[in-house]
Amino acid sequence: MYDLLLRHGRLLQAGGTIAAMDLAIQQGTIVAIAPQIEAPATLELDLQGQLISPPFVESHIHLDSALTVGEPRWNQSGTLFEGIEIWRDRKQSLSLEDVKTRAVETLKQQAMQGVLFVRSHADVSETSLIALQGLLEVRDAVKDWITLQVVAFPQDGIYGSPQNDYLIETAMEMGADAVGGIPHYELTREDGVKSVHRIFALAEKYDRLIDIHCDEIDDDQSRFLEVVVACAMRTDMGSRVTASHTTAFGSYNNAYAFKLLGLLRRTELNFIANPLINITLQGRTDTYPKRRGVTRVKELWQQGMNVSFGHDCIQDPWYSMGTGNMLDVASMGLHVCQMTGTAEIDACYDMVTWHGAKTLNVSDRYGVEVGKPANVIVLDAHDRYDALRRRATVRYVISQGNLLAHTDAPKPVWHRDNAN
Ligand code: 17E
Ligand code: FE2
Repeated sequence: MYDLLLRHGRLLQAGGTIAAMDLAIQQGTIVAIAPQIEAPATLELDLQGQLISPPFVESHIHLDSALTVGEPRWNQSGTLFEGIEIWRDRKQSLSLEDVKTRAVETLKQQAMQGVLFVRSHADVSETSLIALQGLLEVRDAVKDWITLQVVAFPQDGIYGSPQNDYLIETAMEMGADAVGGIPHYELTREDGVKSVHRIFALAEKYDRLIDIHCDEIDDDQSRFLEVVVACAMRTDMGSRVTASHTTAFGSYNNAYAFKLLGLLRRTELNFIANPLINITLQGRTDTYPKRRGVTRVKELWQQGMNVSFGHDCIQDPWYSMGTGNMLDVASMGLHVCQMTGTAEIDACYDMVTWHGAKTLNVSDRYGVEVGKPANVIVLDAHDRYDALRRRATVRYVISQGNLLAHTDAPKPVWHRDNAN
């Protein structure tokens, strides 16, 4: 007797093949996948040909600031820097309860839309470390239905004020999964370089992942990615390292970008673009032509680098919009990065699923395969293209073998009764 049996699904496998399959789950694990499974189950769902996919991965979000839009004021300029100023005021009034309530609410919003793996940044440049403490408590509280990783992120810079270096190391001791940074926001170029070295030293000392907000600016002279690449090569940590945003990469001259792409090929560095945020925060100092402010997603992907897409924000000082739906993110990425070829469209879907799992270093327990934890979603879609084009409804979310959420398919009704 299985716990859960999915019948008549169409299983999307890594690489894109799709095959008609039933899928059986027992004690939180996928135990059988076959064209027809004949056995009783406690719960049976007839999928009627809908698409079975591994869950969405949110590889970059700030849960500590989510759902604070307008507090204490709206970001009128729309710049990264005004966002940081507003957050500096808002974070004065953080409490554990405040952080945890908003974070769990946001995670629920995302989980209901099929997200079961999340990496969140937690600002560790306020002395109480409440944002970090809150998200670490949430990580534990939600672990039965969603996997949360927490990055210790020094929003105001590691060397921006005297206590921040101590705070980020304390965050490691408290159990953050990854160490973050913001070299382009440090006071000087030298401080930025020093911060990258410090981040690698902390990651090695505490055996943690790295995820750096890197070159999130339109300045073509912001060149911290090369420092990250050099450190990754020398420490051989590449697959455990992520460069987030790297928007300046979109502004580098081609000669330099070409050199950098060559260096990158020698690492297994992960990249995260946040298309909703990059397209709105960047380009703000341009008149026309106005840059898109997004990293070279297509070129990175073409040469085999692992690239994923994240939200970055849901209703916070940097971005007032956001729904938690990863298909919105992937769709914006598709447009802004001009990923319109057939393989490119499919890649945009992979950037919010498999590639995100690789970024989070959870590939070993991710994917719809016999023996893996039963984290599975069912989309009202035919294939990846159809899912993206229509922002298909996630009908069922199955987390660790349990039905976590379901959404009925929208059913528009046509009221004009004649042919024209
Ligand atoms: N902080 C930052 O430095 N950059 C961002 N995009 C967000 C917060 C959302
Ligand atoms: Fe971010």
